[in-house]
Amino acid sequence: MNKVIDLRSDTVTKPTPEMREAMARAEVGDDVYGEDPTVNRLEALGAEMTGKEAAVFVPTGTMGNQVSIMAWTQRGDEIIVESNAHIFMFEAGGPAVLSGVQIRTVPGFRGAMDPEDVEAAIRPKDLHCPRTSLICLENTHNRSGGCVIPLDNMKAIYELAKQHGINVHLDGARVFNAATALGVDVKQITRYADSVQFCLSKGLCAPVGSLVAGPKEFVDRARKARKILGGGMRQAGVLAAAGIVALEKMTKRLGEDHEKARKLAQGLAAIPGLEIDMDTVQTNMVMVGTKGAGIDAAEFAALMKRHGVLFNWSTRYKVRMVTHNDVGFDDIDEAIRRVKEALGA
Ligand code: TLP
Repeated sequence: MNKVIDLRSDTVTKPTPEMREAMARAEVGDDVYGEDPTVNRLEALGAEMTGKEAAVFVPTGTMGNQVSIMAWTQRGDEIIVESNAHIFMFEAGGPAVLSGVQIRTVPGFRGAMDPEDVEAAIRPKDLHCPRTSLICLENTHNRSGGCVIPLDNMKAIYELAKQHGINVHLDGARVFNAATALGVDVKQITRYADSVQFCLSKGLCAPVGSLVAGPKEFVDRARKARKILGGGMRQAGVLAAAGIVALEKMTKRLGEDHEKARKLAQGLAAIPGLEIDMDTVQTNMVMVGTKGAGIDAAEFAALMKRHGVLFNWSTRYKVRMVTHNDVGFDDIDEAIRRVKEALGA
């Protein structure tokens, strides 16, 4: 059997040998007592790297977003979220279930909301209206194929949020991909958000974990929310140890994943019928339109699975392919070759 090339997500990455070693050697304690030195070190590092006062380690990106919403809002509030955001699309209604808030969606262009539309969506102080208490941004933006939200767009939304006394939360699941693509320190992005959630377990290859960073008082509330959700972990230092390697080492190699995505996009764009907007290939994802090839996205994914190339479908005629540390440049060549063969191109 040929090697399976897994482009479903960067979440499929396995911990690196260096991570495994750090995990085996990790000094641990009971983190619910605040006594795990490795978790404490990871939290301090995450806060420092994002320019925030404090951070808390959570098992998943979803929990990171949800404890942030719990910490910033009250029941009956409204939060503004881009209409294709992960928080709205893929967190199983968490904001309604856990925080009792309703979501107001604002459409975006490649994930970026027009600041005027955001301002228009902020509720007036009126007896009939819910209180707008939070604006959520997502950088990079998953559903648009890993597009980077421009810094001036984030700045404009952050400034208007501050004028209205509203907090901004950044779903930065892949914020280090955004920083790499922009060629800036990640702090240049996180400065336009009061809180940020970022994942260690995606392109950064840690087996598990995300960090939520922000002002200390907010992080204390997020930590309490984590406990409510049953996310107070004990000797979590074995996981945090991999997270430290993720932040110190793996943030520096993401450019390579972006190059692989461009190579993949160029190769697939040359196949008749497949449609790729090269302007959206900005980080480690490629969205491929299948309509011109006369095949549904789900059918295309099923066909390629039989040829040993895995990816997910996103809409009826669009699939998403994600590059990462566990696929090499030669795997990209091979994936393109198998797609050509399967489509008879
Ligand atoms: N995204 C996953 C799937 O859930 C779609 C993926 O394969 O891309 N925010 C963003 C922007 C994300 O893309 C994800 C995961 C999360 C949050 C949630 O992270 P986890 O999976 O750790 O809960």
